[in-house]
Amino acid sequence: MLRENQGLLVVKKENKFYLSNFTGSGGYLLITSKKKYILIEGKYKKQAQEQCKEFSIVVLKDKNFVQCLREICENNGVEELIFEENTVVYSLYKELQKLPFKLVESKNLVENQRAIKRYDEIEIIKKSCDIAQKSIERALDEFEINMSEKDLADNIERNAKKLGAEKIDFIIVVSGERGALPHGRPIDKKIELGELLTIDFGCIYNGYHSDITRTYSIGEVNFKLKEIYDVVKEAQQLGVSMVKPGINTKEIDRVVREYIKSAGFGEYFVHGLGHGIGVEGHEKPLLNECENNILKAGMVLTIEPGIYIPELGGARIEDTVLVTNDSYELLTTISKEFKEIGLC
Ligand SMILES: [Mn+2]
Repeated sequence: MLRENQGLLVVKKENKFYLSNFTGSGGYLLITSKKKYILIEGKYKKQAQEQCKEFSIVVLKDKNFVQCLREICENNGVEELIFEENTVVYSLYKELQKLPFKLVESKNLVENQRAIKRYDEIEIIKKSCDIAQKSIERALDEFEINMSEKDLADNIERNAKKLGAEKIDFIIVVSGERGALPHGRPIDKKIELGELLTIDFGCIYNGYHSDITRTYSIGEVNFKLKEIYDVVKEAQQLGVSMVKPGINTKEIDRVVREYIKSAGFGEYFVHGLGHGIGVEGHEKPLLNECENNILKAGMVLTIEPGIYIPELGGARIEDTVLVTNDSYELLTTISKEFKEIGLC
């Protein structure tokens, strides 16, 4: 990846974790063609020794970081220093400019590598997805009509912790008219008969995110809401069925968008179709109307169309999907069939 005279300075937390396993928030990586270094404060030394087996550990003591960086670069024959232009802050950039190296900005060097998952990463993401979906299923077993969005959300989060999630990434629970909020947070509102309920949940397991959305019917819903559900479900399955190596993500987004439009709901699908997922909850590739990305085996992404009608409600269905050698594999597998819940 790197030429002999190049060094890569890594500042972004998720990129540091991806390349070194280091979970701390501080510190820097310097990767040269010969050797890999992690530069940290003393308080992270033990952690780095345990987590970063392939890295030489440099404890930053009296010398400041930039001075240390210079010495290591010079010892390794680095002439070009690559830095992450989206993460390096201006004050650090000014310091780097004083170094006798050519600075090379990189937007997505590590992010592009991250888009294609290794086998071990896929296994961890599968587990993360499994925790997320089991957390929803178990919370639904205990669901009762008139339970609040917040209480349902709390139950899902508690289940995830019990099942081994290290962190909750986010939770969306919206019901009734609030279903029209694609990113609505759970509130004290009661979930009532005749409403659609949308749950979008993601947790983190061993540093890897999961993401799943399901919409349920609380008892029976009216014709319009059922229609919304059916269109979203068809659209989502259409999108998933197109996932395979070689296809442009823009094309998947276009076909799904076209389907929702032809059903008369085009103006109510107000976001991109999906996103990559891994050590970040949203990462490459992004699936939307603008970006061209060619899918490759090993990518993991979401397909999540939704319809949101103000003052009526909404529905979204989302799966996390692995691109395999010839098609796809669903990593979130709980049923998407229209389901009425809350009635015994
Ligand atoms: Mn998502």
